[in-house]
Amino acid sequence: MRKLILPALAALVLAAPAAAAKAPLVVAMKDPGCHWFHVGGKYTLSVTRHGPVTLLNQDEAALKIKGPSGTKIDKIGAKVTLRAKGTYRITMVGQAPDDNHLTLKIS
Ligand SMILES: [Cu+2]
Repeated sequence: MRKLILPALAALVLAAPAAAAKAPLVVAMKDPGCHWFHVGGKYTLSVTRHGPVTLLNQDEAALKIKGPSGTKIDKIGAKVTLRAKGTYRITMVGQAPDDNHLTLKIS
C-alpha cells in the first residue's frame, strides 16, 4: 500500500501550484445582496485580476456578464473564461433592483 500512496502524494504536491493559479473566481449566493465574489473566504463586490479569469457561478440563477467583448451568460454551476482586458459588470438574470452589481477588472 505504501508504494501506491507515496507516488500519489508526490503527484498532488506537484500539481498544487498549477491548480491554485487556475482556481476559478467564484460568485456565491449570500444574502443580503444575493450574490458576491467569494475570494479567500471573504465576500466582496469587486475584484481585480490578471487575465484570463474563469468565473464559476454558484448563484441561484444565471449570471449576466457585460464586458469589453459583449455580454455573456454563465449558467448555474457553469464556468465562463474571460480573456479581454477591461471592466466587467456582473448581475444575475432576473435579480431584484437592490441586489448586488459586481465589478470585475481584468488587467
Ligand atoms: Cu444572485
